[in-house]
Amino acid sequence: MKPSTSLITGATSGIGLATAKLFAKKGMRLILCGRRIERLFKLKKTLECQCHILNFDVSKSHDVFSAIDSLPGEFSKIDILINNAGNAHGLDSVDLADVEDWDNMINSNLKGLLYVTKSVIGQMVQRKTGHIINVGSIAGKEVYPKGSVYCATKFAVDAFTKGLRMDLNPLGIKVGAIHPGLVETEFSMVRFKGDAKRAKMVYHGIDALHGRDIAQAIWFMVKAPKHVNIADMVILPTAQANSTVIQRRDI
Ligand code: 8X3
Repeated sequence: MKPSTSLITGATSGIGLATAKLFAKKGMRLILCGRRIERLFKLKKTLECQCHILNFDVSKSHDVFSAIDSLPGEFSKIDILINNAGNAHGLDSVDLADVEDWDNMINSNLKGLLYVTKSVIGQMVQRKTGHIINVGSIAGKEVYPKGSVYCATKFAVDAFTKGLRMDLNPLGIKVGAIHPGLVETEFSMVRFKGDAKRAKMVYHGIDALHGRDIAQAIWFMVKAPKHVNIADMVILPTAQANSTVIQRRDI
């Protein structure tokens, strides 16, 4: 049987990287996308599967469309799109927040996801088949203090997922989203601009999720039978009840 082709954005770290590794083990053909070219090359070398790398920034619409257009024949029919790229920048109240941080989050978490989706779905629509999974966040289900704009982008991902599912419903294309809570990745290092101490505190005293936990759940969504679409999944560490209630071991 021909392997399925998956395109994963943000494949160089965290959930995207774990998903790429798992999908490779499952025999998928992969299109790995990211901004860090050296990491993409390194990853390609370690994976035992057919792999193509695309180096672009999801927030630059022209780059997204020309990268996807450049895919060689054997990679041009994308069966599964994992919209994973995105980040948090800063954790500040609205009055103190940096507008550049807002722009970065809106441009990558929301606009980037829209550009990638639009650039990929044309051929899915033509073939009347495909599966799109958006990586949202618990922050797209519940707002938390100082996270208003990050949460707004993830609420938007949730809303867009629901709208896209309606638009593609007549064609039998699956659309779903997965919303993780605290996953210990580079996420907090990026949010706190390299402040390792502050980043570590986010996961202090809990068994946080790992990228591979979310990758397993994504695989569960992907391998569901043709008539089953897992539309929405929220995954939290056991120690986390919601965005703000977290049971830490030493308090
Ligand atoms: C990541 C989860 O709660 O740190 O999206 O915003 S959270």
